[in-house]
Amino acid sequence: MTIDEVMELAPVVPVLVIDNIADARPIAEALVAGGLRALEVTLRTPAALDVIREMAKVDGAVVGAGTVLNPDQLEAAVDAGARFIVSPGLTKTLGKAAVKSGVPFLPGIATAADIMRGLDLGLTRFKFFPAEANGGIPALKALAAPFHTARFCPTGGITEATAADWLAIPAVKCVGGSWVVPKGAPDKAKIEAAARAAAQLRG
Ligand code: 3PG
Ligand code: 3PY
Repeated sequence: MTIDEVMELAPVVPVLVIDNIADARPIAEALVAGGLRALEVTLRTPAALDVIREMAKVDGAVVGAGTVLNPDQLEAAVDAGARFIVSPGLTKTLGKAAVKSGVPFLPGIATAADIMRGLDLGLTRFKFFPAEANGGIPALKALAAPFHTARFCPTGGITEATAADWLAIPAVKCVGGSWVVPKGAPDKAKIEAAARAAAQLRG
């Protein structure tokens, strides 16, 4: 799978912060049932690698790791079954390791220099992070203009109400957001309904 194929699975990539391994499968099943297949499990909880292992067993789920900060975390995530890697930023060290490994990689960018560092590494697909705090839609439009080959997954502060406006930007292939899976004990029916609404955002 390429990073484009991951980004084209659905208009929304749910960003997941999961504490309990037991929640992993029910959440992934509900998301996939609602039509969201690319799932970003952030490495922000001690359970994250086990959560990736569990979610990877769910039919139809394409599970990736988020908040990957260095090559060691990249390797651990891929070993756990992550099929794509997301990072809040882009260092040369992580970028080189990702390119070498061949794993689909979506590094975070917030400036023109960040994008240029990515282009130097042969990367053209980026997460615009944190999307709202960095100036929102006008900022991404202005930033994208000089980089015709670049495509983006804005993430950070995007909601069910604003996602469609982001998705209307031609350079945006998908958006990321945590709204699909609220904190707390998972309610499968609610998650599936939120996923279904998100999956239909681009019509
Ligand atoms: C995050 O940092 O947790 C992700 O970017 C998701 O952000 P959100 O909670 O604002 O959707
Ligand atoms: C990530 O997912 O990589 C982030 O840390 C930001 O959402």
